[in-house]
Amino acid sequence: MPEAAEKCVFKPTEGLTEKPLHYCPGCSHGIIHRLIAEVLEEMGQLDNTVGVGPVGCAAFCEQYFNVDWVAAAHGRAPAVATGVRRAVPDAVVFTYQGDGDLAAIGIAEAMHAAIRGEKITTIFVNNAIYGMTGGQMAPTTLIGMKTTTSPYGRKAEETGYPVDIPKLFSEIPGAAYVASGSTDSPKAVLQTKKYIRRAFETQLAGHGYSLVSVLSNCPTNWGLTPVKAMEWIRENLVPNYTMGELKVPTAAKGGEQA
Ligand SMILES: Cc1ncc(C[n+]2csc(CCOP(=O)(O)OP(=O)(O)O)c2C)c(N)n1
Ligand code: SF4
Repeated sequence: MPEAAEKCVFKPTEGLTEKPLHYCPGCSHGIIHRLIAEVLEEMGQLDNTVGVGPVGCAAFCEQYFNVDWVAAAHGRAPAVATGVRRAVPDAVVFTYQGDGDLAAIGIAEAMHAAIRGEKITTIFVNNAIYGMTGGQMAPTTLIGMKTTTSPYGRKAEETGYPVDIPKLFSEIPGAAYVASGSTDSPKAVLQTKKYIRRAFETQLAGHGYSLVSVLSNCPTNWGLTPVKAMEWIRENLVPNYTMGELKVPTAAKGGEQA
């Protein structure tokens, strides 16, 4: 009997280094890293990409991505990415930012990058809290959600309402592509990968700013197992945030960009 030919069904992406991830077991950061790396590899852009990193649990993510990297101060990644993209106009430039990083301290830099229509891509990782610093309330924390700084649940009359970043950014004319995906199931992960690819394609086509929001988890600070944390995303974050493609360049549909 001849031996059956070996079939490769999965191999790690060249877009990630071999360094073991430091994230807690079950954390979505690892999934999102892989999606970005796979897309850049499939687009043949690994040697042409500069990532700009956040502060938070992903502060050391330059150790994992096989692309050039610049570290930015908390929330300032879009300003740094603006400089990089303008200095190296043919490069793919992206920021990787948590919701504490982008939606709190860095909201001005992020919005102004979109307002200016900077040709950069932002991957926005929304786990509805500050992960690294111990699970404090973020601008994205849901009403009623318990965090270390809202132990009785977030109250709108005290701290306002959760900010729906993709919805907000989709209203900015300089934002050419805005999408909102999740990591709570294999189907959602594959859909998010498509959004990330379209965002990078939008950038390379010169249409303007692009943002992909990715609903993620924090099993450690949510006090849930990795499986329960994925269910929690599905049952709580997905219904409270605008999902899907919110804005695509009109040129991508065959006409001029709006
Ligand atoms: C200027 C500045 N202010 C505050 C901090 C403290 N700090 C570090 S990480 C963080 C929150 C990060 O949360 P998020 O961006 O949601 O990322 P996660 O850790 O959840 O991935 C804060 C407030 C800091 N590093 N620098
Ligand atoms: S603290 Fe939360 S966001 Fe940070 S690595 Fe752990 S699970 Fe992930």
